[in-house]
Amino acid sequence: MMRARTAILRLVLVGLAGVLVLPLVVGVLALRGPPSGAGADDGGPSVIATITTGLGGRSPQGVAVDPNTNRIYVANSGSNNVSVIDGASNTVVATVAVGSNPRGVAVNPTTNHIYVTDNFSSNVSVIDGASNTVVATVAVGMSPQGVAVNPNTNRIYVANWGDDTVSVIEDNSFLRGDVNGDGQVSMVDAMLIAQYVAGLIGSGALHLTAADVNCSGGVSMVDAMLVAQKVAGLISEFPACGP
Ligand SMILES: [Ca+2]
Ligand SMILES: [Ca+2]
Repeated sequence: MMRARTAILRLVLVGLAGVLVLPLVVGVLALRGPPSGAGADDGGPSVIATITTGLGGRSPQGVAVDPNTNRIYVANSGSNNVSVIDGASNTVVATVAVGSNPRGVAVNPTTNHIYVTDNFSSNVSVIDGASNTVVATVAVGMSPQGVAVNPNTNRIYVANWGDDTVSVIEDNSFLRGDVNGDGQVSMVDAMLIAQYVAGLIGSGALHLTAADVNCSGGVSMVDAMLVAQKVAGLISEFPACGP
């Protein structure tokens, strides 16, 4: 009987101690606040990493993101090149030489082409994101700076600081049938065209001009079939386009 009473008393004491100590612990933790650097917890924007472009990438100016590949492109105005950053690891994975004093960058995620305004050379360098090489250089107005892309029409707009003009570029340097811009024609491209024709995906999900494989002026199941036939080896070439 005594033992039972002692046990009950102990339980009550432990319970009391818990009730008294717990609010103290919670109070102290609350006073300490969230761990340092956990700014994301309070809902506001905060810097979570700093990537160094280094001596090889001096005076970075323009920046653009390809949401499909998670690559980030930075125009380094002081070293005449573009740093390619992998968004998963936040590291520079490639450096691409462009024109003189690059400033603006824009990406067409559909074609995987990157457009860089070369301020001193008055042109635009076109980088292929699959190979990280300059595939074209386009002369524009004087001292180009800002650049923007409409992925739906594949038109590129360049603001020319030096002569109060905007250059409109049409980029036809695409591979017919390669609607996802990965540099090859595969069954994935045929599927994308079929899904677009069926209304399952929007025009932003594929390169519409590359999707018009038979150059009919529109995208239909015929184009999807042609891609499938080429992948399967049933045809060696797509139908000839143009006059
Ligand atoms: Ca493809
Ligand atoms: Ca067509």
